[in-house]
Amino acid sequence: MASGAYANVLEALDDIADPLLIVCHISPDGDAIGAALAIAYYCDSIGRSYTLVNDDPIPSRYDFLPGTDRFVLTDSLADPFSVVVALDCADVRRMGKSHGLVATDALLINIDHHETNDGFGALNLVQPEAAATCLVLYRLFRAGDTAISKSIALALYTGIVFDTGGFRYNNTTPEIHLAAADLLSRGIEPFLVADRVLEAMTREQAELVRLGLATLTVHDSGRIAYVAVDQEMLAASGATEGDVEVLLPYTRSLSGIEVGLLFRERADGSIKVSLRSREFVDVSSIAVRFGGGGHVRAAGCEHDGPLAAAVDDLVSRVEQAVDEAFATHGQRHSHLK
Ligand SMILES: [Mn+2]
Repeated sequence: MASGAYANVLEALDDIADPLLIVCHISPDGDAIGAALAIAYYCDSIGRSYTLVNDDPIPSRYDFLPGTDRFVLTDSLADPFSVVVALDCADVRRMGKSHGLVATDALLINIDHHETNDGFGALNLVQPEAAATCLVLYRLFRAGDTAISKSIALALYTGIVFDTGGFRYNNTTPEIHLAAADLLSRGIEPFLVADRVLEAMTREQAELVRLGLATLTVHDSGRIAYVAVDQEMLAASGATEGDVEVLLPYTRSLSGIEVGLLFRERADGSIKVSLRSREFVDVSSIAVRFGGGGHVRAAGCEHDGPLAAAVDDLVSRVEQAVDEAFATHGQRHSHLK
């Protein structure tokens, strides 16, 4: 029998009287989509009706997951829901406009793994040490002795692969390998997931990489690198805003770089900023200063723009953080240069 937060969340999910609104964060990624679909498949198995919603379309790379076509855009819904589950959202802002579909007296269930999660739910299952929200769900289903179907396994494995970077990041634990082994034993194909989630690139994305890399800038310190994508590059490549993520690996992965940043200009002129750090800098605390959030090694925030101002503001703040981090750790890791 499940106890504590697991029992409370399972009880809320199992109360099939009301339809469930399933929300994951805007600009949804593999963990958000996998977690939302796992809950949807669970609802299917217990006969609960539900609506999967997001402000943004699901990127086509996730088409291999059954049910991505069941997501509807927030703008197409009007009536509020009395039971809502938010997945992989650190705060209500990450729910975007879909937060407007939460009735004032709704039971809001918050399932997440972000250090910066503010406990916004009526029920909170938040495990910051878990690599992925999909791992939190795996623990939940195991705690409840829930049958994990092949579909649920595929969705959870997808989130785990995404948020661990294919089992490469430091959040990769013995537990998560054991969870992955259990999920794989349910008949899913690991290459299919790794290919779609981590490797496959459209021609538009490849073109965007070509254009974006022309903006790659390494800061004088040699420890900060960034790429800045404007609307013109998006138009020229034929890529969408969601495609810009393909440029992320080219910043932090440069030898010697501690913090990599990716700036993207939106149609309204605002700037979305993604931050990644290699070993020392807590980028979530930088993101929080700009009204964002995330994890120690991966975080994001927004900036009003224009692009050049966002670059100046973020890079100077990151510079301070890098200086502080290397004042502490630089001696031991001077070989990085
Ligand atoms: Mn996540």
